[in-house]
Amino acid sequence: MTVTRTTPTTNRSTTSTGNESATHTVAKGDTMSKIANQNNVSLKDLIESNPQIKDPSLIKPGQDINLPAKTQTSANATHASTHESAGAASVANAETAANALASNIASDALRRNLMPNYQPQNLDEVRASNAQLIKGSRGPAVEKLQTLLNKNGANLATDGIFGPKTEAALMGYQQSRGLTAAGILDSGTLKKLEANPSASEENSATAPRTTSSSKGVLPNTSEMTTDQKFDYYANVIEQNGGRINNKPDKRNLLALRVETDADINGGKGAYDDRMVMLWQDENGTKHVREYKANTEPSAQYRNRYGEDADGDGKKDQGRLMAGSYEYQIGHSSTLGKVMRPTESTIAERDTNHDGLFNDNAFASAGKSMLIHSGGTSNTGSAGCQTMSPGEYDRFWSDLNASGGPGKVGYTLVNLD
Ligand SMILES: [Ca+2]
Ligand SMILES: [Ca+2]
Repeated sequence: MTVTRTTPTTNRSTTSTGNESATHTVAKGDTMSKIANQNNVSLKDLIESNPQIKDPSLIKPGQDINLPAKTQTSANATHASTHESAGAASVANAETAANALASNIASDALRRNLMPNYQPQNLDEVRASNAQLIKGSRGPAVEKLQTLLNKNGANLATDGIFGPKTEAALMGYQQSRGLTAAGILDSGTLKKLEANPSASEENSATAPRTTSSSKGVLPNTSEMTTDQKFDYYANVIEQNGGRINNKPDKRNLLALRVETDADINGGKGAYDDRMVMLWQDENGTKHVREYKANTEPSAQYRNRYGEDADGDGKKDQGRLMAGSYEYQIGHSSTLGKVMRPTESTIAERDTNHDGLFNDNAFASAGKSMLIHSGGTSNTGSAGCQTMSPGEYDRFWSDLNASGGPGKVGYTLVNLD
């Protein structure tokens, strides 16, 4: 495989190649978590790189935020070292990088880390299998992709920016055509997209809802094989800063969050999110389980639990912010079987108490954001991730089916 680069990386300590500096100017609506997500760094690293910011919940438009180097995870020592040496190699030459790519080790994540700003400028490179378009890509090639997707039933702005909507449309297209729904434009998908776009427009009505409306809609995986589902979810995890643990029987958790008003259902919450468990067994067979879940607090606990994030003397309800975490099993005297984060987490806070978490306010939740059983028609969550008793029994049984799960990566994604 030949890999071309548009800009050589000269300094590994910066997050960008080319002319961009390693800072981010805050725009309206930005939050530290959003900036961390967009730049593929952990929130913790981002906060630590900005000691001048006394309160991460108070950032102002126009303010410059220092971006740390890309997050290196230690979830898998082999991956981490390969990743690191490959990263260093990329500084020197692209050929080594290409070899690293070909070695198929976490290839997508690796590719992004090796070439954070790699941008194929036209689809010929994709057609020739020399490059792929992934989320974060920009430019005319992306614009062409968006046009092709629109001809196949999507309704995207052709802005040349490969963001979540383009990714969702691409995944929906791939899913509807029986391709691996990885959300990455490779030569196989491109060939299909270009084959007969107008003839396939009639299929758009039956395409998954993710195709044209990605906002807050859980992906329909009912037509996927287990392998397709695994690859799809594994990709979502990696695209959102997590890392798949592929060691035999090691569980991986993912939650897809649909935004929910805390006042829904008379303040008792709704199981409208999805928890997913993925693992490969010792034979390499892939396993996927999906559970109806909840990832947000319900208003019944308003003013009773929470931290006062804005200092007005009232407790603010919190929900775990989107990101990657590590959990392990434990026991609670009141809740029974639970999973707890291994480190303190930060929660998004509802400081104006309207049931929505768009206040751009944060406060630590310590290790209180558990995974536990809720009730049948009451999610019983003051911020925890909960499932109905039946779903939770299934979850717990799957979690422990191969012995103690140990430390488990948990990636939470907002579907918006
Ligand atoms: Ca929800
Ligand atoms: Ca609010």
